[in-house]
This record gives sequence, C-alpha cells and structure tokens, in this order.
Amino acid sequence: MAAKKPHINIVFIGHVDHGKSTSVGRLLYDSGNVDEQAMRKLKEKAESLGKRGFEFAFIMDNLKEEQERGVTIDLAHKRFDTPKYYFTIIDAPGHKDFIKNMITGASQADVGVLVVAANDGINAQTREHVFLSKTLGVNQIIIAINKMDMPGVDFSEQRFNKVKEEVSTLLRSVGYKPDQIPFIPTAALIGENIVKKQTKMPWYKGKTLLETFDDIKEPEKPVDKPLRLPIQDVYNITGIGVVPVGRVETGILKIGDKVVAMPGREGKGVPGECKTIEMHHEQLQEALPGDNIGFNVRGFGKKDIARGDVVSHADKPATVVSEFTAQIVVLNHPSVITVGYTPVFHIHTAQVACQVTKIEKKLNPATGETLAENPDFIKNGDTAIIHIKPIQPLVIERQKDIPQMSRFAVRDSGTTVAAGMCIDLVKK
Ligand SMILES: Nc1nc2c(ncn2[C@@H]2O[C@H](COP(=O)(O)OP(=O)(O)OP(=O)(O)O)[C@@H](O)[C@H]2O)c(=O)[nH]1
Ligand SMILES: [Mg+2]
Repeated sequence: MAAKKPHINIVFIGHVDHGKSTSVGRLLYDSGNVDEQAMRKLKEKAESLGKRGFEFAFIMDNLKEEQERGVTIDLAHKRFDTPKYYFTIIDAPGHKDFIKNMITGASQADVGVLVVAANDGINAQTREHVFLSKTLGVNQIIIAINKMDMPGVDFSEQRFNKVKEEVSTLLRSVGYKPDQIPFIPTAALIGENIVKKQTKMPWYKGKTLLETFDDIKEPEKPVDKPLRLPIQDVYNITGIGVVPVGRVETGILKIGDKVVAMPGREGKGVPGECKTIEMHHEQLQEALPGDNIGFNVRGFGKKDIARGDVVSHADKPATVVSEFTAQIVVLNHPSVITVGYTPVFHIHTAQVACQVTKIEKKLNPATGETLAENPDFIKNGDTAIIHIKPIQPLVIERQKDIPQMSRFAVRDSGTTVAAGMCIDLVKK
C-alpha cells in the first residue's frame, strides 16, 4: 500500500463574487475531478436559473438557495489529491452575512487562497478575511488575482502589479510576509492559470495555482498535545447513531479511546467511548491534527452535545472557564470598547456572548510595553489586555498551552470588531 500522503486543509477566501467558487470548480474540472456530463448539467442549470457563468461555482455551491442567488452561503468541503498531498478544499462564502461560516472554514484551514478580482481590487471582506485568517492561524497564503479577462483589465500586467501592490500592503499590515507569497494572475471562468498555463498573459512566467500547491509546506502536526476536537455539527445517521463532525486541532483520537465532550449540555462534560472514525467516507483507525472527521461515540446522545463542545480524552479534559484574560487587537469598532461590553466571541467552533469585565492595560503592539494601566476605553488600532466573562460555559485554552485553542474573533452587529488570544484563565 502506498504511504499515506499528508493531509492539508486549504480554504478559499475573499470578497463576495470575486470568483472563489469558480476557481475551486475550475481546479476540480480541469484536473479531471468532474466529469463532462455533470459539467454539462450544471451549465444547463445555471442557464435555466439566469445565472450564466456560474456553472463552475455550482460544483461547490450545491444548495438550492446558493444556486438561485448565485452566492455561497455555507462551507463546502471537497477532497482533492495531488501526487504529494491529500487536500480538503474548503470553499468559504464572501458575503458579509455569512462571515460566521467563513470563520469556521478559516479555523479549520492550514492554507488560504485569497481570491481578489483584478477589476475590483481590495474590498471590505478582502480586508476582513485576511485579518481573520491571520488571527485564526492560517499561516500560509496564496494570492489569486482573478478575473484578469474582464474588460478594462484585459490581461494587463500593469493592473496585476497595481492590485498585487495593494494586497501586499494589506498582507504586511496583519503580519504576513508578501515577498514570500505567490501572486498568480488568473481568469478562473476561462481557466487561465488555474490548472492550465496562461495563454493570454505571456508576461507571466510563474506557476499556476495548482503548481503552487506543491510548494505548500506541510504544517506541523501537534500530536504531542492533548486531544482537542471541537464539534462543528452533530448528525443523526440511521443505522449508525449520533455522528459529531469536526476537525482535530491537537492530539490523536483512536478507536476505543475514552473521551469526554466539554462542557456538554449540562456543563459537566459528556463521557463516552470512540467506536468509529471516518473521513471522506473512508474508515480510519485514528485521526490526526488537521483531519476533518465524522465519528461515533458510545455514550453521546444527540441532545447531550452540540457545536462548540470540545471532545478530549477523559483523563485530560478540555478546560472550561468561568473567566479568562486575553490580549486583543481592536480592528473595527464604531466607537469605543468599555467595561460591560458584551459582543459574541467566536472561539474554535463556539459562538458565545462574553462580557468585558476589566480593561487591564493598553500595550504598544510592537514592543509589548504598557502604554496605560486601567484605561477607561480602547478603540480601533489599540492592543490591550482585557478580562472576559463568558455568559455560558466555554472551552478555551491558554496560548502557551494549546495555541490552536486560544484564538478568537469578536463580532458585533455584522462586523469583526476585534481578535485576540487567551493568555490566562480561571477554570470553572
Ligand atoms: N469574467 C470573469 N468572471 C468570473 C471569473 N471568475 C468568476 N467569475 C464570475 O463571477 C461571479 C461570481 O463567481 P463565484 O465563483 O460565485 O464568486 P465567489 O467568490 O465564490 O462568490 P461568494 O462565494 O458568493 O462570495 C460569477 O458570475 C462568475 O462567473 C473570471 O475569472 N472572469
Ligand atoms: Mg462562492
């Protein structure tokens, strides 16, 4: 049997309509993963819905509402193989109403492909997605400057360079290193530089999107850390029973393991024993960090567990907190943040309202030096240490213990207000 290829999760992100789903669809079609007949059917469907040109997007956008509206709403996952890697491609929505799904997708990913339409350049969700990706631990990123065929762009190198320059500044501002990042001019709709080399941009000598996938560095797998598997969804499957799904963040889950889901419905943990594990319809004996799995646990009832609970080993249960201390960066708040503020925190797969109970100090983000003790408020651009009280039981871990489980985004009335990480906590 061939040696097992490393598994990498890759998320497509970027502003609404910039061509994420079309790029994924092209990638799958041009690499022979979608047959002709299926493609013809999708084309007919797109035409009958008055959505001509969306046929490649429909490969990923399966929901009726997605196809009728021509927007991605929920995450779609697809397996994709290269000789070197085994990928799960995650197509995220760009529309601002569905950012919470994008956050889930980014929190599952090792690598991001940022799609920016050449005719439109950087937009609100280009910025927000770049910021969230960095915050949520997407450490490698590839840039596709798409729609190079649009009138006004006309495959121009000059336009490509201008957008590249703007995107580089944005990447730098959140801590990515643009000089180490591939920028690819693409036209996904007609298939330029996705799998097939460009035919209309002779000035471009670089790689196709697919070729850059082989330059991805295999992410380190935190197998030595305790098992942390945040539940993303819980299904009830006839003949099998309750099947939670989620991505292993750290540690290893093996069949037969004694596990506990924290906090669980009652807040005290739900114990069980792992019976089956599967990924992309294949049975596994064990799941490693990065694996997106469905699994079955004797002891888990449908009502006992929910999205946001974290499966861990019974002897090293995930930490449920009554309070925690965080370092945050304020990104986009309409006024100021003060004690008492209670927005929604997105932490792994959990979405929990949390209250700011204390603003301990304001920091210089570059040096870490204290700028002010106990300030009355913090505002956009500030870095601060704050104390937070979740309104309901929540699993979070300290950055220095399990960084994968320490990061969060703060959302309020449709925007990402801040992001940060847990640096200390009080166990419940
Ligand atoms: N001309 C041109 N149109 C494109 C290209 N890529 C995508 N489009 C069109 O742009 C529209 C949006 O494409 P999608 O792939 O659905 O965009 P998306 O980024 O997935 O959108 P959301 O998921 O809703 O955020 C469709 O009409 C596509 O046909 C391209 O390279 N060139
Ligand atoms: Mg889409």
